[in-house]
Amino acid sequence: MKKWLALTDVSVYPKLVELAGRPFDLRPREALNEDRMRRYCCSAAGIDLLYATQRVNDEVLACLQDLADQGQLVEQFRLMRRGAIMNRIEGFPSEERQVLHTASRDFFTQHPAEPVATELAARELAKLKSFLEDLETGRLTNVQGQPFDTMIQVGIGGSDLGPRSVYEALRAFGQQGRKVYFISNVDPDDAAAVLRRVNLATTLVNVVSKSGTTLETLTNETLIRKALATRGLNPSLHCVAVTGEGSPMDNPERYLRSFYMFDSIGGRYSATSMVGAVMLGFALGSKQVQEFLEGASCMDAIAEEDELGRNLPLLLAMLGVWNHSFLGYPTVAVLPYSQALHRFTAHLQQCDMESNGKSVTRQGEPVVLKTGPIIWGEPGTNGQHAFYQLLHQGTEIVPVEFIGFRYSQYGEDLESDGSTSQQKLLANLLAQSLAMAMGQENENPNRKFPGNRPNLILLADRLTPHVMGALLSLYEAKIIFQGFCWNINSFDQEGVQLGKVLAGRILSLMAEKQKDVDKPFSPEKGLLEMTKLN
Ligand code: G6Q
Repeated sequence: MKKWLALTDVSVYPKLVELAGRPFDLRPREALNEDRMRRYCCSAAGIDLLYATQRVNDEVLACLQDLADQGQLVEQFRLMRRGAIMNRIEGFPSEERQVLHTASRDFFTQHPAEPVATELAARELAKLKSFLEDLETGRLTNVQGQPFDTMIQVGIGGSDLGPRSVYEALRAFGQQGRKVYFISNVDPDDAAAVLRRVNLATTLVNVVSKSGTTLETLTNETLIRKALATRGLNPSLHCVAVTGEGSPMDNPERYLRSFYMFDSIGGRYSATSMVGAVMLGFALGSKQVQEFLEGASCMDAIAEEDELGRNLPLLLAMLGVWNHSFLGYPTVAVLPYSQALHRFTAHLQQCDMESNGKSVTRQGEPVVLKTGPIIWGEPGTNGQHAFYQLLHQGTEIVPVEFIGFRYSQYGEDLESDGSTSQQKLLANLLAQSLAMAMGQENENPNRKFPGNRPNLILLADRLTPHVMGALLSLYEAKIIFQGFCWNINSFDQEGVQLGKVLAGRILSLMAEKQKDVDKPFSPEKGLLEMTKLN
């Protein structure tokens, strides 16, 4: 494959370094004028990005456009969507895979970008629709003929965070009487707490593992199967599987229904595949899942636009690169002013940090610049009463990405003191954005707000399935564009392997010691023994 240019190799790089020495000053009253507010706004798929409060001007934006062009970031995205092997490190053993999560929602045009993968995804979606219909019409019930009203999703990492955050985001659109729970941690208390709350007789257990080998998921599956059997229920009539073809879990006899996910879809990019869709379909119904996928697909198409001003994910990515690689800010806070998005930052944390927390290039050489930032955050306004002190007056400058909505999901809102709760929520978001950007002088140094703290606002009317799909795809593409820009492979996760291997060895050591009553396993001695083994 062609060697793509990294950030430092493009000719506009030194110019951007120079501009970063004198970034736009957000503090003067006239800085955030009407013209800037109007022009520094980009809209796509129902989402507006307001970025007047970033430390950029027209010159910086033009250079960021050059950076994207010279690095051929959009070209790489197009190739990715069309099935190029983007998950690889040249000259070294690596996953050597296509990256086709976008195919899992490319059903809305006559000409999908990669027809073969889309066809496979469509086949799974058709299986899901028939499963949901069987549940709906009563063709599929428990042995007593009762409808299934509960689903427990068992999975971890990408098989948990994305799906769970989307479920939480869209609970308002849930079907009456359907409940969903999640078990991810191998901590037995995670499973025990859920098992106490459900009636297993009317529960479906959706076991999700692409590899079919993940310790936490298999342990929890075994535990739940035992709980089902203890209650006289046949586990195979209650368990559903989502797994890779040919994985150890690919055994239809053990499951009521089985769905596939594909090698070309990384766990953290899999929320729109069956990894998320089976549970979302159960909770929300086929129509809402369709809208969610359509929103994601809509944003995928936008990510192929060449111009920053039309390509929302690219613009979000380039503003992030400006803050991280040029202004040198090490973290990004994603602060949704929406309780429904309370797990979304956790999903982005995985998607971004597992994708771009890399130290070698796609050619296996050490990177020259820092790669992915640390992603963190909590919903506002709760965060305001917690860590915003540091955001306003701390010595570490944290670029913020606010997410807000003009209207609430439920539409149940009462007025008090002259405003509704939704208005109070939005007013707080806008106030924080301005306070961070403009700051405030004060004779008392302890009450001074330094300002010039870059932030942006992603604003939509209402958090619907369509908007959620678009938001998910927006961030996926942002992360991918940044990975291209830093010339790293955003699609593997070698960094999680070592800990898994060592945990396996410690478990063997524990098992060995368990046989020896005189010398039981002690964590301290275990650590010491492990250092000798390693
Ligand atoms: C995501 C990672 C990782 C993965 C989990 C679960 O991109 O690959 O978080 O999703 O380790 O893996 P399984 O789905 O194979 O159980």
